[in-house]
Amino acid sequence: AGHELTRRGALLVVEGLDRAGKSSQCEKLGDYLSQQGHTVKYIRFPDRTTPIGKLIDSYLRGSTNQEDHSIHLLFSANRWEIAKSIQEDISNGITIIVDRYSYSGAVYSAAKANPTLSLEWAWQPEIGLPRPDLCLFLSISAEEAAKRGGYGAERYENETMQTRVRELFRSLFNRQEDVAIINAGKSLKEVSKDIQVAVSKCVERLNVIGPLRVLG
Ligand code: Z5A
Ligand code: MG
Repeated sequence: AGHELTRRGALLVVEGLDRAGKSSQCEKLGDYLSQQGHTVKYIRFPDRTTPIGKLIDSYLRGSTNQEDHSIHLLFSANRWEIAKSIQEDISNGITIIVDRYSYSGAVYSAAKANPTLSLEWAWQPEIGLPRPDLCLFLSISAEEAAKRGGYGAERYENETMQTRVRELFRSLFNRQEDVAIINAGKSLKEVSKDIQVAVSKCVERLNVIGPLRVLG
């Protein structure tokens, strides 16, 4: 009996500012890829269900305080704690859709303007994590986002943070490969169509891309 070679899954990340529609689009993309016959898994960061995730959750909701570098490393640890299972799923042919990833990790922490927490510093603990085959950046203006409801009650949901986050995402994605900038100010349906086009191109190229790489 010969060994069946399983085609690996794709690692697809959806990033963007608040209310860009990340979670809505992750769901639509999952449905689309399942219909195409792919086995799909959805994960989100922070994963608030793990012990580390619970610390993050109480920090975001404002019930606890954490030193800036310390909480940053917890967000990163929350990715490292499932890095191996991501790798395994991908090699078993499962395509993973990730709602926020290392890019949010680096950008939100660096947006605090803490003098010893630069974007470069913030990126370091992400090095070596599974590298996305494609990162979809849902780009939205402050005006469009505001139409989708006011700021929520969580930490970071304020104008100062969001403005800095927007600038930092821009400078980070200048240096990244495999990023598709998606205009997220359009309707749900239009945005999902644009995402499907970008993802289909990436998935077709997968056997050319080779094995899953790591972030550098
Ligand atoms: N954070 C961090 O600091 N470090 C890290 O490492 C990570 C995260 C991973 C919590 O994240 C916070 O953690 C976040 C970053 C920080 N801080 N902030 N601010 P989260 O992922 O839990 O946040 P969220 O609340 O789930 O996501 P979100 O960004 O606010 O929303 P979204 O997922 O992008 O959007 P949505 O829920 O799909 O849609 C929002 C609303 O808009 C909803 O009513 C939709 O029906 C509507 N919507 C969506 N698309 C459209 C279109 N196209 N037209 C009209 N209306 C739309
Ligand atoms: Mg969301």
